[in-house]
Amino acid sequence: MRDFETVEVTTDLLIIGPGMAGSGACVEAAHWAKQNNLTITVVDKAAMERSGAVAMGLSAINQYQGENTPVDYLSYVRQDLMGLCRDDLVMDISRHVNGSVHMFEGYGLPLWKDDQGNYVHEGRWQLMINGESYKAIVAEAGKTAVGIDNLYERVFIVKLLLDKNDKNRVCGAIGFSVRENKIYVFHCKACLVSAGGAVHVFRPRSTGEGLGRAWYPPWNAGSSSYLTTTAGAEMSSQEVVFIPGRYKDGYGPVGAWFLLFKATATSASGVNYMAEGLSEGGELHNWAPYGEVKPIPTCLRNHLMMQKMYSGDGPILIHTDKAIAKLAESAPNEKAYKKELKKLESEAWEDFLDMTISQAVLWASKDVFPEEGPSEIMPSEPYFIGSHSGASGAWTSGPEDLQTAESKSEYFWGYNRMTTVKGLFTAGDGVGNSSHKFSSGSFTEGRIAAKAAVKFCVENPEMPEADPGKIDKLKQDIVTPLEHYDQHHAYTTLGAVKKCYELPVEEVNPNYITPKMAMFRLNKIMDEYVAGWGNQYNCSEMTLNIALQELKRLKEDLSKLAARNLHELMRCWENIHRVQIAEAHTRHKLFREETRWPGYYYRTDFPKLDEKNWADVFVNSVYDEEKDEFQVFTRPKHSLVNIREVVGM
Ligand code: SFD
Ligand code: AMP
Repeated sequence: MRDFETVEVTTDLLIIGPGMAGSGACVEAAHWAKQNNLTITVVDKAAMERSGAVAMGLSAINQYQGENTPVDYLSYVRQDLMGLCRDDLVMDISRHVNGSVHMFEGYGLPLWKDDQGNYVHEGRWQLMINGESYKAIVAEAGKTAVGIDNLYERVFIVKLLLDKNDKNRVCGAIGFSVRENKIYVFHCKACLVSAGGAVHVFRPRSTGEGLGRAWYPPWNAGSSSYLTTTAGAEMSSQEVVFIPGRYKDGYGPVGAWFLLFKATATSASGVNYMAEGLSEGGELHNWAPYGEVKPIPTCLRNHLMMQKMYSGDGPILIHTDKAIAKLAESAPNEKAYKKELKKLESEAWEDFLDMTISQAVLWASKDVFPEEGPSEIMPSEPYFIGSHSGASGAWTSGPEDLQTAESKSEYFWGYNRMTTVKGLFTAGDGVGNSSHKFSSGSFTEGRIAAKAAVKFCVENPEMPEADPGKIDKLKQDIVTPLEHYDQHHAYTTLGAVKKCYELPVEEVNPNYITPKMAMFRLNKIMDEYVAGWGNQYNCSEMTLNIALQELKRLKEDLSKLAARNLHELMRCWENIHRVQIAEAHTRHKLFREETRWPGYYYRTDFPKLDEKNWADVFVNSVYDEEKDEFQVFTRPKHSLVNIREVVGM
C-alpha cells in the first residue's frame, strides 16, 4: 500500500473547477464573501491559468447582447435547440452578459475595434477578440479575487460528500493530488461545481498519430455531471449532445468563417446544401417550424451536411478562397486589394492560432493556403457541453423574478442555479437547458450561481458534517487502482513499469484493466450503439438496450482499473466519470421516442419530430447510487414568452 497523507480543508464555499464559469464564480463570490466574512476555496485538477476549454484561447466571445433584448436572445436559443430550453435561465444570463464582457475588457482582454472604436462583430451575437491569453487573463482576475492561498491546483475531485444527517445536503468533496501522494477532504457549507462538459465518451474521429485530438478539451471528462448525478441531483436533457461541424482532422471552428468571412460550404458536386435546404420544397421544411427560420439551427446545419455525405456527395468543402476573394474585391485599386488580401489571410490564420492551434499546424504541415483553395469540413463526434449548442446538465432553480405563476412551482426553489441537492450549485457546462452561453455566458452564470451560493451560506450558517466512515471508504476507493497495479503487475505481458509513458498501453493482464483500454471500450460501445459517427449518428431502442448491457459489463470491469502512477490514477477516475454520463445519456435517448435534433442523433425507430408528445417536455432523471438505478421522467416546458408571436413563426 502506497502512503497517502490526508489534507483536510474547511471553508464556507467550495468552487470545483475554475474554468470560465468557475472564474466568474471566484470574482463574484469574493465580493459577497468579504461583506459577510466568509471564506472561499477553489480547486482545479489542472493549473487555473490554462485550465478548461479556453486553455488554448479563443478568437471570439460568442455571447454579447449589445442593444438586443433578452427576448431576442431567447428566440434565437430556443429556435436553435428545436424549441427546448429553459427561458428563465437563458434570459437571466442574457440580461447580465454585457457586464461580464466589459469586465473582460477591464482585465486587459484585447477586443477587436473598428475605426470608430466599436466592437467588431463576428455575427449578431459574437465579438472578435485577440484571445490567445483569454483564459490566463480571466483566471488572473479570479485568482486575485479569492487569494492565491485559497486555490488548490492539480487536485482531481472524485466525489461530493453529503451530510450524515441529511442525504440531500452537500457538505464537501474528496479528491487527490495528481502530483503528490495526498488525498484532499474539503468540508463546506455550499459547493459550486463547474467542472466542464465531457469529451472522449464517444469515439473521436482522430485515430493513430492524431489519437486524442478532439474539438473540446480532452481533460473535461464529465466531472460536472458525475459529481452532481452521484450526489443525487436531478439531471436534465442528458440526451442532447453537441456535434460541431469542424475543419477536418484539426477540428478548427467554423463560426468566424461562416459569419465574419461569409464563406459558403458545398457538397463535393458543388451544391450549396444550406441554400438548397431552405429553398421551396427543401429538406428544412420537414423540420418546421424550427427549420424554417434563420439562422438555421445548429443540428439542422449538421443534418444537411450529413445528408450529402451519406448519399455519397461528400466530402463537404468550405470555400475559404472564394470568401477571401469576395471580401477583398471591393478594394478601390490593385494595391489596396493586395493589402486587404494579406490582412484577411492573416486574420484567417489568427482565428485558428487564437483557439485551435492544431488546425493552424495541420494547415501548415499539409501546405494548405486558405486563400488559394477550399478545405474539408466534417461533423465531429458528439460532446456533452451545455454551454454551447448542446443542453445537457443539472436541473437547477432559476431566478425568482423571471417566473410566471405556472413556472414558479417547477423552476424556482430558493436559490438561483442551485440543483435539487441543498447547497449544491452549478454553472456553465454543468447547467442543463441553458444553452448558447459560451465563454462569456458561462462566466456570467458562474457569477449568478456564486452570488446565490454565498447567500445560501449566510442563511444556512451551520457547518454540515460528512460521515467519517464514508470518507474512509472513499479514501480506499480512490487509491484502489494503484493497489491493483502493485498487486498484479508481475502477471502481465509487459512486466513491471513505473513510468506511464515508458511502454505502450496494450497491456494484457487478467487481473486488471488499464484506463486507456476502458476508454477504448466505452468509445466503441457509444460509437456503435448510441449514435456515434461510426454508425452515421443512428440509434434505436435495440441498439440503446445493447449499449446498456455493454455499459453494465464495463462498469463491472471499472472496479478492476489499474494505475501505474498518479497521472494514470486520474485517467482511471476520468473514465469512471465518463461512464456515468454515458449511461445517463443512453437512458435519456431511450426515453425520448422521437428525433428532435436531427444532425445530433437519429432514433431510426422514431425518425421524425413528435410535436404532440415531446415538444413541451424536458427529459429528466435522478440516480440512486446505492441501488445503481436511474429514474427517468419528464418535466414541463413553461414558455415565459410566446416566441412565435415575437418572431412571427
Ligand atoms: O466558437 C476539474 N467555446 C467558445 N466560447 C466562446 O465564447 N467563443 C468561442 O470562440 C468559443 N469556441 C470554442 C469554445 C471551446 C473550445 C474548446 C474551442 C472553441 C476549441 C466554448 C467555451 O469555451 C465554453 O462554453 C466554456 O469554457 C464553458 O465553461 P465551463 O466553466 O463550463 O467549463 P471550462 O471552462 O472547460 O472549465 C472546466 C474547469 O473544471 C476543471 N475540472 N477540476 C477538479 N476536479 C475535476 N474532476 C475536474 N474536472 C474538470 C477544469 O480543469 C477547468 O478548470 S467556438 O468554437 O465554439
Ligand atoms: P462555431 O465556431 O461553430 O462554434 O460557432 C461560433 C458561433 O457562430 C456560434 O454562436 C454558432 O452558433 C455561430 N455559427 C456558426 N456557424 C454558423 C452558421 N452557419 N450560421 C449561423 N450561425 C453560425
